[in-house]
Amino acid sequence: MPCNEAEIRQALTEAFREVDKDKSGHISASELQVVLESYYKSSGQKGNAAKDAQDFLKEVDKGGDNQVSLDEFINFFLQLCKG
Ligand SMILES: [Ca+2]
Repeated sequence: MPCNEAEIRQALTEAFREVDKDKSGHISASELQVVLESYYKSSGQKGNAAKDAQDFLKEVDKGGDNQVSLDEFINFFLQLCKG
């Protein structure tokens, strides 16, 4: 996967704003769960949205506040793309 940091940052910032429904600047487990539920529905994939939201949070939330900040969100995907 090509790793254009500027492009990734822009795409993720837009995605983050979509997911952060209450515009708190953080993505909570319930906001994440809503997204996963609609993703599983539309893609026909089977998944436990509540559990997957928790697992994702655990992975991405470095601050331990059980929410994902924009920085944490971007850093997580940048790490994936950099391997
Ligand atoms: Ca929020």
